[in-house]
Amino acid sequence: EGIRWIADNLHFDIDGEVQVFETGIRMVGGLLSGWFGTREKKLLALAKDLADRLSPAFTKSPTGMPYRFVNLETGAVRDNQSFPAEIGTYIPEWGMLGKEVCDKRYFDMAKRAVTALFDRRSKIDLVADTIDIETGAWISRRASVGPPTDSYFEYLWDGWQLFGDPDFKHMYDVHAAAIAKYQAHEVNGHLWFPQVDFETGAVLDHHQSELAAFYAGLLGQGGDMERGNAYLDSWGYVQARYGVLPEGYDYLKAAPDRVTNELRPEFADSCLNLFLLDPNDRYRELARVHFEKMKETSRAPYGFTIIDDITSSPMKQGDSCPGYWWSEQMKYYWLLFSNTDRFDYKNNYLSTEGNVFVGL
Ligand code: IFL
Repeated sequence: EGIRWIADNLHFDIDGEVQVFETGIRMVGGLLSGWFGTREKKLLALAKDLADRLSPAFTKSPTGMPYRFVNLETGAVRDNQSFPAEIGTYIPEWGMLGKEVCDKRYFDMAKRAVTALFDRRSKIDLVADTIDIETGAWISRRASVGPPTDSYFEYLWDGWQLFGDPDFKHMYDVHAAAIAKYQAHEVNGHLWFPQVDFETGAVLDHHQSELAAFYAGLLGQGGDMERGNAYLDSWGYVQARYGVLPEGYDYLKAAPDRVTNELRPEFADSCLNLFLLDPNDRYRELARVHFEKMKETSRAPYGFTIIDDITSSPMKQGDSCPGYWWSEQMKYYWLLFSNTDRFDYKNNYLSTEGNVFVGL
């Protein structure tokens, strides 16, 4: 039914602009994952059509780092101030699409963008979080493993994992070593990653975005299970203390600095990624608590909702359910607990948006 609906209704001939990064991870990635799962040609054709309509964001940029917005019909681009995640989160979607349609230009386009960013790293091998994609000049000094940089690191590893390209492994390793050296900070037995100045390593703040919890799984994938486990435990501690994770946590004050919960997937994502490396029930246990608490606190009459304040009792509910909740944590929970034979637990690939490209 879904495929029929897409075939009958979905087209991208629209005179309107979209955000390149969000459209890439959700829609190009969703269509591609659908193609791998069904081999319905229409899905691949739509993924290609959409990627082609997004491509002016890359080709019109003097540095190769994409503009943030593009008009799907006219190819007009805008917004030259961008962020590492919005510059470097393309290689799995673009590379896999290129493989399927036998056109290496997609891979090259995504790799050029990410390499242009990496080449502008500081002498201590960190990137800041805002850059002018036309001039290549940095606009901020703040280095973070959280947003808006997060999935840039994730896709460096993925470029190596999926395509065996040693340049990606090198870029990942260089950043991972710098992050371990300048950002890893142990406080009261818990590992955290503060924001630092990208040129000096001086600590800027002790805020920890919940989105950074993905880094536990990535550390494990990159071979550092020790830090991966330690960072997962830091978030496990916050979860045990508050029931559900706040959107932000100040680890020096040991208190939430953003009290909402946006039904986010990163903690479950790390539990799954570490479980895939080491099928230990401890990851299932942490994810079970995440799931049970979500059911307890986010259940609304017609589904599940974000929470406006996790520190109030009872927790104050909001009124929305983000798309990634369906695409990501529902899938992560299911893969963690089902032992399904529809998924290859040994050889697989899930994108930053939980789209499955390998292992279906
Ligand atoms: O869409 C999600 C994706 O995992 C991502 N960043 C944030 C979203 C969920 O928090 O890369």
